[in-house]
Amino acid sequence: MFTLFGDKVSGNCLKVKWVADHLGLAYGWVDVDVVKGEAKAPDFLAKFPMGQVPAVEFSDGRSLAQSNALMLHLADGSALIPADGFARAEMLQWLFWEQYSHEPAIAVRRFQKFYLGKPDSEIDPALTTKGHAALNQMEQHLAKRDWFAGAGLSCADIGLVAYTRVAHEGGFDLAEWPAVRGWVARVEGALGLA
Ligand SMILES: N[C@@H](CCC(=O)N[C@@H](CS)C(=O)NCC(=O)O)C(=O)O
Repeated sequence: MFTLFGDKVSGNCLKVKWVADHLGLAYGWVDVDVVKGEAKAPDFLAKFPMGQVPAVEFSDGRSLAQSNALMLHLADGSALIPADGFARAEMLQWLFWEQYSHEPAIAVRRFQKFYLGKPDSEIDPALTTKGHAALNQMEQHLAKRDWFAGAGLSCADIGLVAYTRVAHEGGFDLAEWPAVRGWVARVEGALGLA
């Protein structure tokens, strides 16, 4: 049993929720409104010094943050982490890539456009360029493979689908990336989100 602190508009938080739900883990959910600054409130920072969600408090009092670390911890020993060493490394490859080359463009542009309501003219064009490059990279992989790592759904797919399935809210129309669109549907089906 653990408590997941999160905001349901955050793909990073949903990644962790989806892993827990998929694996049938027992947990409680505490809403943290990031737009209102609740992740920077003193009581939250006392528990979670990184000041971000998702964050988890376990029943023994230990705490952990960072979406991909949380997914990997909750999924430890399950089929969401490939048993084969190479496939496991591939999963990690895509999770590290997601945090550096995908989320900082696609999630950030979505936040600025959809949640802050910024007009396109006020959004850094580099986010569009970087987001397109990320989707192109995914398209190339998914033209040959059904999943990001190994032979089935893994934490890599869950990590990457979180912001890809809502990329249109950030101005990235997935019609341009048909293999990505097909994969999103596949992952949504596997997680029961569709
Ligand atoms: N690298 C972190 C990013 C977490 C993150 O950016 N969280 C955002 C919500 S998506 C947040 O808590 N923002 C509020 C803030 O920084 O005050 C992860 O993957 O968990």
